[in-house]
Amino acid sequence: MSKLDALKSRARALGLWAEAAPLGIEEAERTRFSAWLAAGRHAGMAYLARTREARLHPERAFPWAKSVLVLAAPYAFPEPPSPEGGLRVGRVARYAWTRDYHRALEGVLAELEHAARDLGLRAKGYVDYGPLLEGPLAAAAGHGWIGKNTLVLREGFGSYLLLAVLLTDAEAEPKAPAPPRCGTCTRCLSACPTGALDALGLDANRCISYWTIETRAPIPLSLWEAFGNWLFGCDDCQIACPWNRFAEKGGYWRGFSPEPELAHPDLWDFVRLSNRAFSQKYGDTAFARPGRAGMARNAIRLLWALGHGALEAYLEAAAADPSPTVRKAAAQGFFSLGRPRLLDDPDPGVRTFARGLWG
Ligand code: B12
Ligand code: SF4
Ligand code: SF4
Repeated sequence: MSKLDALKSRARALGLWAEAAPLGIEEAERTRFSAWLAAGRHAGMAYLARTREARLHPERAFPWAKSVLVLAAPYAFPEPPSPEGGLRVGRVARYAWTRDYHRALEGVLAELEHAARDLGLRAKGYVDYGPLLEGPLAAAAGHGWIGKNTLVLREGFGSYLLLAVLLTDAEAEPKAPAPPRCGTCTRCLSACPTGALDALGLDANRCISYWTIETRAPIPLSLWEAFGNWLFGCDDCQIACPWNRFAEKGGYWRGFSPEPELAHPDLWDFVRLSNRAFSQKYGDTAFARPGRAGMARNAIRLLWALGHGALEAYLEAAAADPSPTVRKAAAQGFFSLGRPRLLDDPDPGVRTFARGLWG
């Protein structure tokens, strides 16, 4: 057994899918990524443009690395029941029903880095945050194909997979890529509530996942209605996919554990908890990315879209919030109810924003 095969077996013994390939990005993928950036589809994610060269040419950014072992962790959880009490409305993207996947997969990567060292190999693992195009690397390693929803789909399972990569200096055999199996289907494109998907891929400027997770900027009012009942992230382009119809039968990786409090959080937490208390409760969850303020902003838009009776009380709490992000969202909420508020906020940023809403 080769050293790379030994690492692969180790990862598989931990319950993950693991496939390896020589390190590199196909020419077609490079062209696609460059066109995507040039079209401004990365929205406010400037780090994607900053790390463009490394993403296009990982073999240059990591000259010591010859291969990549890509791990895929299934997360097709059944939905946990909603806990009693609190203000629990809206939907949370499935990947966030478990504690932060980065930490769980980083544990595996640390174990594999250690095992690689024992085998006399150099290895370095990344989950998500590395300057790497994980999707195209996973497809090249043979995990599956990239669907029109831009996600990696595995035949017989679907797209509810989280990826991690381990760069190594072991040689790997090139793989024949899995054939694309979308065919003439376009269900994900039609299912996207904001029209964020087309032939060039995804436009983050219109994507619910981008606005509710990746930025703390105010969500444009023009998108409020289309975001529907999503509180955090969005799975509409996965739920619509026929390959995901039986995903729950495929189960989920044993390193994950879905929790009712994450699938159905109490929205009051985001305006009532201090930042410290929020960190204690949600610090190791996906909600930590937008933070308490980003989650309160998301909750205001959601309550507005649902026409929920708690909106007024929530807006009053938000208007008194120490965070300018939350007060800006409150100003938008009051504006959408036709009520000028926060026009004299002590923070000039909030004041200017609130006045700008009224022209
Ligand atoms: C930035 C980012 C986002 C952005 C932009 C997403 C995007 N599609 O570009 C936002 C915030 C919107 C986002 C959302 C989500 N994300 Co995200 N995201 C990333 C991140 C950090 C970088 C992706 C990137 O470079 N995007 C730029 C585009 C151009 O690159 P790309 O998608 O890799 O695109 C290539 C392919 O699409 C390819 N391509 C090849 N063949 C084909 C064929 C067709 C038809 C098309 C359209 C494209 C295509 O060409 C492109 C250039 O190489 C990766 C982690 C990583 N380091 O790779 C996770 C990652 C892609 N995200 C992930 C997840 C789970 C999500 C969400 C499902 C979370 C949620 N529920 O809200 C959504 C899904 C939205 C969607 N449909 O993509 C997983 C995907 C796992 C999988 N099965 O593929 C990743 C790999 C994280 C991880 N470690 O597991 N994400
Ligand atoms: S995550 Fe939601 S908003 Fe983003 S592309 Fe998919 S369906 Fe559209
Ligand atoms: S919904 Fe259809 S087009 Fe979209 S990823 Fe799934 S199979 Fe492909």
